[in-house]
Amino acid sequence: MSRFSRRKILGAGLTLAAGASGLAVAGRLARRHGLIPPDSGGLYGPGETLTYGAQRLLARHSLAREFSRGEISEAPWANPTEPLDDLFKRHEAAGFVNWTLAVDGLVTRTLSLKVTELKSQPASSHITMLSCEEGWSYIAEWTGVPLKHVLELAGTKAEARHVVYFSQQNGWWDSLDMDEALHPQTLIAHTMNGKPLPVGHGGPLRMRVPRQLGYKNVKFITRLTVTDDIRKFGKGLGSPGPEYGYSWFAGI
Ligand SMILES: Nc1nc2c(c(=O)[nH]1)N[C@H]1C(S)=C(S)[C@@H](COP(=O)(O)O)O[C@H]1N2
Ligand SMILES: [Mo]
Repeated sequence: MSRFSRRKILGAGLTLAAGASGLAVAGRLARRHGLIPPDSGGLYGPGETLTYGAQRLLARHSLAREFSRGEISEAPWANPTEPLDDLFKRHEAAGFVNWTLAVDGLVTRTLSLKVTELKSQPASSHITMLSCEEGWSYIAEWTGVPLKHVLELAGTKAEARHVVYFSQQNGWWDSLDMDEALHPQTLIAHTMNGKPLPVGHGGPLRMRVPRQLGYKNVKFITRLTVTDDIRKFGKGLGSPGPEYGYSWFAGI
């Protein structure tokens, strides 16, 4: 049986199990296939496992919808952030020439890449929608280095399970599983609508992960770390979101 049809059957099994004999069965099936999200505990845990497990079994390689140039939003909404600190303002005043993205953890080579170095790497673009969990959205053209390419430069080790990314802004970090990290539309974005990514939208560098909600698209990123144990970060839930009732897996 092909890998794909096997997955389809597993995915259908997972969905059926949820309906027929309850979430516990689905949970066991997901666990057997390593599809337990970090926020699988607590009241909404079984639902999180079901959503994540079914998505990964049925739609692992799906693409976020892409739009035409004419559909780009004229006035994209830059969602205000908490005030940026003095260090950020010094970087901004200097045109971000010394802003770096560190790559470490389970890699063969740790990296420290300047924005200009990232801009000289092969770029990829897509016109996609950024959707906030609060209900608004906009369409823009995003250009950046595929996260997959950065991970290849660093050489991820076989045990890698998640990529954790941190903002210069205190408290903002998140993580992706390897499926999302290696997905062709997942970018370290440095350019928006053909111009350097504005600070309002997370410049000089933000994670652009168009298959997931806005909050996974962390602004002002300075570090990526590759890990085999996501529970070591923060409160062990994969990101701060689940502490406030938001899903770690925010698939659209
Ligand atoms: N560092 C940082 N990243 C962030 C946020 C933030 O406040 N700080 N807000 C998130 C949320 S909730 C959304 S919806 C998007 C908004 O992106 P935009 O400003 O380009 O619309 O950024 C996400 N990334
Ligand atoms: Mo958001």
